[in-house]
Amino acid sequence: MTATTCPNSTDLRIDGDRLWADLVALAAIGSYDDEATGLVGVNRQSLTDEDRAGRELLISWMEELGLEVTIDEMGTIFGRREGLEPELAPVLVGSHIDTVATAGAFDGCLGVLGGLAVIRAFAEAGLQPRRPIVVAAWTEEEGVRFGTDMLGSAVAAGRLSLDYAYGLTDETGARFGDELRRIGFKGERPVHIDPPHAYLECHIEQGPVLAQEDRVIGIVTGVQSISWQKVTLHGRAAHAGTTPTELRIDAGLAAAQIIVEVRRMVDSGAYGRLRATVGRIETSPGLPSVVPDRAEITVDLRNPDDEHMARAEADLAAFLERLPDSQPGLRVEAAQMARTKAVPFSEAVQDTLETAAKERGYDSIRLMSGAGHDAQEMAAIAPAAMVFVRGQHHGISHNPREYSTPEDCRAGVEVLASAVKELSS
Ligand code: HGY
Ligand code: MN
Ligand code: MN
Repeated sequence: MTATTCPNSTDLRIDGDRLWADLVALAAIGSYDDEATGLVGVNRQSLTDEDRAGRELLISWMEELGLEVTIDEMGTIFGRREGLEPELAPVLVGSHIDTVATAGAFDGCLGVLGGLAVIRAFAEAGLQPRRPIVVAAWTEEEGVRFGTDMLGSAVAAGRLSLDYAYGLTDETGARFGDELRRIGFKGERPVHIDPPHAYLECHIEQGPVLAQEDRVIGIVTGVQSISWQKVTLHGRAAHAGTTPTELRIDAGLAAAQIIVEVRRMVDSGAYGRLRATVGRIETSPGLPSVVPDRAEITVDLRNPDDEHMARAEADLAAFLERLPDSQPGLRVEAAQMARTKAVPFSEAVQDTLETAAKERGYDSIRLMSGAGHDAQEMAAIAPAAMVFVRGQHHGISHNPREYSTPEDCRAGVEVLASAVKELSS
């Protein structure tokens, strides 16, 4: 195939029907009937059998496109479209296909399948990019099974070690490294990635801003800081009927006190735009007539400002220290699960995305990401930025109601394609 001078990148036509069909086909893997919404949700957590099936489907699509497929030591899947000058650093486009337990069809998948759609558009235009174009599907972006988010991209960028990742366990005690082998995705490709020329990610916004601003496209300026910790409370099991209050060491009560405290911190306004979520609450023995002797909760804190985040963490730690004062004998353990600072994205790549959006006829706004993304890990080693696509229903996500229209999904991938063309030519 000879290289042709590139038609202007609006001629890079994205096949929106194929993109949509791929999103639907992938979402069918790990689908379940969600009682709370009455919708079909997706539960394809990393390194499960469902994840393996999703990975195999993705690889079949990469092979259909003639991409060179490699898998690294963390199981991250790379599909490479060779460039006219193979020795040049590639333009890397990626996201993730692992999901939370109550997912929709778009979170992560749009960015990976959008990358394939971009490569398909190059092929249809008969355009050979100067630089190679690589599409990545990062392992365990969600972090919900093994407890650390952006895991595959963080190890690839060198922030976390392979040993740390392999040693992580899920709630059944299954080790990450063993599960990776079990599903056959412990790859040979060395996990440390050579810095790409640039990294781009297309993702649904997962929030209400673009819909409120009546925009299809958002150019992402960066990601806010994230702090995940697991707090374990050790009390004493006792009879619910005979044990007077002053003799109780109630781990369940302590957990509830923490939940109320983090919401008080948010509402106080003393920590800027702090967001706090206790997503997991487990008590044991979990019986109606037994005062809980153990409680385990997770505390997810988010803040666009690192100082406010540090102060919120310090004040929460001090609160945990004081908890036993109200219940002598209570023991409190806090373990950090994930921690990332606020990450700004490359201004130059943001500008490229904004120009691409204009070229395609979309005016955009710039906004910070409330969610974490693999792009924040790539930003440590290469110029990186993201293009957001408007979500419906106030941009709800991590919920089967998550939805972006076929037109908006195609728009986001068109912007991605134009930016990839610019950066790879
Ligand atoms: O937690 C997050 O922000 C992302 O969904 N991993
Ligand atoms: Mn995501
Ligand atoms: Mn997510």
